[in-house]
Amino acid sequence: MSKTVFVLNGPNLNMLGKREPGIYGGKTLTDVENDCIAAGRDLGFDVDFRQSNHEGDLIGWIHEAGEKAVGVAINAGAYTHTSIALHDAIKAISVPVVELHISNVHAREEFRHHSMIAPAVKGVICGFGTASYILALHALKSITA
Ligand code: CA2
Repeated sequence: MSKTVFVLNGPNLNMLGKREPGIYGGKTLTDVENDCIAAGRDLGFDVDFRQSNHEGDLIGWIHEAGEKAVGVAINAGAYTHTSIALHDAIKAISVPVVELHISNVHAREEFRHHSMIAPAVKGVICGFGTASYILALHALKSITA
């Protein structure tokens, strides 16, 4: 039986590879999706990769992951720093969630230093460019049966 992991992306990540390559690199979100699918195949995961600019979509997908997936990797974008609702959604499911960021948020503006979701997740990966996604999948592999 295949194991599904959800890789969820929050606001503005659809712009990846189109703006700000100095911070976020040159890959598009489709490139990252393809990298995640390939890495997932090696790790024994079916990767369900999604992006939304709407907080409610992300909340619904977290609930859905709680029913269908063995784990979640999430780059919540700027909602990371603001969303109690995402924190509560993550707390409401029992599958492990890994928070990830492309950039090193701690080396950037003060308002990016605090994560609302960090207390609710299993662990956090940030600062490795888009390789953070692949590292998050490896983290999920190491903590799922
Ligand atoms: O480093 C990350 O992955 C972030 O989650 C990215 C968010 C930012 O608000 C977080 O503080 C850190 C922003 C995503 C916006 O992505 C863009 C990509 C290309 C061009 C413009 C925005």
